Amino acid sequence: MNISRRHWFRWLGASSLLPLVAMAERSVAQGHEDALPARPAAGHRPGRVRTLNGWTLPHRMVGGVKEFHLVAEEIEHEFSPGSRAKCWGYNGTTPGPTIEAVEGDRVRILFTNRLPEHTTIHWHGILLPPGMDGVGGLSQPHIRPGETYAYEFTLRQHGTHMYHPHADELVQLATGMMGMFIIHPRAGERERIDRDYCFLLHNWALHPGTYRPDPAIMQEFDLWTFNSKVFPAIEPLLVQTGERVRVRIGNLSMWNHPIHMHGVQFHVTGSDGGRWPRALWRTEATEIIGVGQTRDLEFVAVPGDWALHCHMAHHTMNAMGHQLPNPLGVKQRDLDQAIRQMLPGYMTMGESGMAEHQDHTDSGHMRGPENTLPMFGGQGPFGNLEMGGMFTVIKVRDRLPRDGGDPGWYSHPPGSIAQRVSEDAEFGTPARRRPAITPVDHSDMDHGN
Ligand SMILES: [Cu+2]
Repeated sequence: MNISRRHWFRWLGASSLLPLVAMAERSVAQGHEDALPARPAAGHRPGRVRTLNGWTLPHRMVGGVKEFHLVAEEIEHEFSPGSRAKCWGYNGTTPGPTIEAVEGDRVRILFTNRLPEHTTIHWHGILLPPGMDGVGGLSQPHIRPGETYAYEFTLRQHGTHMYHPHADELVQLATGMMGMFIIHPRAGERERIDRDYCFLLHNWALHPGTYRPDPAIMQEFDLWTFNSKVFPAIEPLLVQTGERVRVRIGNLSMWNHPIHMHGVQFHVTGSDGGRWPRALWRTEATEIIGVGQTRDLEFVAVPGDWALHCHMAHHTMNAMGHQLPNPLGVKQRDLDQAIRQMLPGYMTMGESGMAEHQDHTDSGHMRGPENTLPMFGGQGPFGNLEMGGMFTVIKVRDRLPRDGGDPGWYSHPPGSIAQRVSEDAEFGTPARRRPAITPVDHSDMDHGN
């Protein structure tokens, strides 16, 4: 049954928006199972990138050339337990595996098309001969279903890059075809990097009750993802106190995303243009990653559980309606009584805000159509996190578990948590101002037709 989101929301009432989804444990990392590398000596040994919820593509050496093999194919993808879709990706996943190489490497990427339509790969931000640039019809023939092509070029730069199709992009990007291409500097990092994370920003129109991302949507997306996952299925970034961390972020979504990090001011240190000279580094707490851009954010970790999220409030949520009547401040109890006679269990929410929403969805008495996530999700040590889409946590500990597993929640030093000092709303004598509202004279208004 094809349920339009709009109809569903209208029927349910303004804010009984969301289905219950048992938020299971975080999805298991694919490819992070190996132990963390020891801290490399300064100026040497390119670090290995950790692809959030993802993996790095293995290669083999063939006559001095690093040879990779990418396969474009339809895949079954889970955004978070309770929401999955038929997506298109590479080598079984969206995003596809991260390609890692070193400046100066000669690389050959064999590319097999197992999709039902033609495609190509564009190596986004990478300097190469025009015939390797992967624009179907312009720089090469389209790669038809069943064909394998070889791309081969020498890497003449370092930096945070991406790959994606340049054929039927409307469909192929909307269904999840994307990946990162990280090139490490040949000379090593001048300033040590202890942890190197990367992820891609994306958006999806996966309407309630459906299983195929809708490529026709331009703005009203249902899911906002880091590496094709929504919180709380997005892995946390695990870091030890004092380590220098780089977070490489690429944006192949259709919106710009102001990515905000708590706990530190970070430096914006690089992009497709490699790691910038220090004089170009900027100190920020929020950095806009524009569509088609990549940015590297670096910081020295301080202990705690720190939020890392998009600052567009709707992008830290999952599916929600955008064309609802605004229930805020509307007395709804009589209405509920009346409607319940026709629709048992009907309940509107939102009269005093939407935060109650997660309680209703988590407790299981509110459900929506199949294959839809609640707008909010995630539990923290102090209650509901009320986050859904582009949100995760940077967990910084003096010592991380040796097995690389999740260290649990931060244990705060005594006296360092904000605490309640009163339960009386009239507490204290806070300075206040009267709202400056200009009286309006209605006497000269035309009340006729
Ligand atoms: Cu955003």
